[in-house]
Amino acid sequence: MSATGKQHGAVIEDVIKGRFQRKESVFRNWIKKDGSTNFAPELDRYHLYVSLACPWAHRTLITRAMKGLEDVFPVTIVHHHMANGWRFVTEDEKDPPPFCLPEPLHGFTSIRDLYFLANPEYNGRFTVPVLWDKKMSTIVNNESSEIIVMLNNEFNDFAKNASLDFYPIEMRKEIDTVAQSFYNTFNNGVRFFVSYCAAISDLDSNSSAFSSTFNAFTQCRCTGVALPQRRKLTMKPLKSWRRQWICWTKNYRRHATCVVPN
Ligand SMILES: N[C@@H](CCC(=O)N[C@@H](CS)C(=O)NCC(=O)O)C(=O)O
Repeated sequence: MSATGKQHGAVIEDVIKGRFQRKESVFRNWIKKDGSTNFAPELDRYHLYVSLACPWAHRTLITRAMKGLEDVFPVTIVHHHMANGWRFVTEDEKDPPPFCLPEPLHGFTSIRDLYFLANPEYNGRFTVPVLWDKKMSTIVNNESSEIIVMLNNEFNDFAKNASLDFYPIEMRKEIDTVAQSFYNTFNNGVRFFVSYCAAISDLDSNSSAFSSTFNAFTQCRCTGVALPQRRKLTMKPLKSWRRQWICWTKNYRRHATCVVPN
């Protein structure tokens, strides 16, 4: 079995046991302009690492683009094949995928190197997105739902589109409630479902993953989260539609179909 197959195999095992539990992201620092943390919004300080194959990372790319923060957050895109974790393309790589460049700050070859630089004892998953602080040589945050809030709230002094607010105070409770419910049903449900489908052809036995995912689809439509149907575009669709779209395209299908079940 390939490394990718093994990784999906672990997810499938969780699925067969009845539940896929996504581990909490570990680096949860906040950039704040009020000075209450060690991380201030500054130019030439932060760097974003993403995969174009990752819907969570896409949230950060969308928010960065919509706020006009491209100059504040340079981006490095990993190779989309996740063999033994996300890796960077190398200088001498033949046919690197579009937009993928070697890791510019340290010459690293994989995302895991960043995690170990931030914490040599780190023993969690090596996920993207990663928001890196060049000044303190550490990971600020690796949780996309928090990174997009920082990009929205804390960088308005530098943002080209500072007046766009995707997390308006009066809607935060509603956005957080919907996002939380989607995290547990739709987002994890898709992962659950795709992994299971990749391993097992008997879809009838997949009822739990199937219903949690498709119930969430229905909820999407009912609450207007699926597409920006409401007049005001907020983080609600940002937090779910990438997942809806990306997981049903050939991108995720590739991840799923490369699984070799035991
Ligand atoms: N909660 C994280 C989840 C990120 C995540 O699961 N990213 C996946 C790609 S879609 C990843 O990097 N997985 C690598 C791994 O688990 O080894 C977030 O939203 O930022």
